[in-house]
Amino acid sequence: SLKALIWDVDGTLADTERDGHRVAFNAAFAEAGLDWHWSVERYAGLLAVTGGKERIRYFLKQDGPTFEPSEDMDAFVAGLHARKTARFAAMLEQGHIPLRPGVSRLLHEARESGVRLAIATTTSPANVEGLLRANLGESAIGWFKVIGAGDVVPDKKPAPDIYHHVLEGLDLAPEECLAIEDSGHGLAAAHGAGIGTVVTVNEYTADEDFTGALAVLDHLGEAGRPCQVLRGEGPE
Ligand code: XBP
Ligand code: MG
Repeated sequence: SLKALIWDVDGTLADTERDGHRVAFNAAFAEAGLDWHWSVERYAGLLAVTGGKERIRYFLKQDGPTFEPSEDMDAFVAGLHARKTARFAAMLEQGHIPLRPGVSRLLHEARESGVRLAIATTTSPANVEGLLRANLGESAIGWFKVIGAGDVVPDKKPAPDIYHHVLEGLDLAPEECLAIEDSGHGLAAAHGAGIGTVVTVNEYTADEDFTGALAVLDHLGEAGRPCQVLRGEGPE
């Protein structure tokens, strides 16, 4: 029977990308005196790479300006990303990033029925705590037995590493868990770890390949706002 729900963060707990992370990246670029600007459309392509530091490098390699930082590239990217994370934290604190429909409802139902909670995300740990604190209060961080986030594993999604890390922390088998994700990368990671996965989509991920998902929904639904099954593939 279901022992734990494992939650993705970006795009799943909240729509954090278009008006959150993307805006924070652009603010950090401007603050650093760089004339880089990631439009909503440009960012859609950059989401092909998970991890903010990896995404900056991908942008530079792809068609970014031929850029030779004064310091070594790792230090430059890490510094820029830290400034972006600080900007994103401020946006969270200001309450600009609400939870998606049905998330709070399902978290409370899981707690009431003794289903354990965990997080498996590519984003930085500080962002997870900030999002939970802003929307559910400080104590919500303690609802999650494991928060697997960011650089805690060598390979980010679509690699299954973060889900293996969380299963170890939960001391549960994949069959005892259910993952909730929003993207093809996230599904691949959870599926790769043998965990049944429900996908809820958003504007950036609606057209991605969700083969193997237990179901694809528009959101998790709440009173007065039923969810729609978009693609109901059965379990493989
Ligand atoms: C989504 C990501 C993250 C965020 C940005 O993570 O790939 O990199 O876009 O956050 P998930 P950082 O869907 O697995 O939650 O800049 O902190 O990486
Ligand atoms: Mg996601």
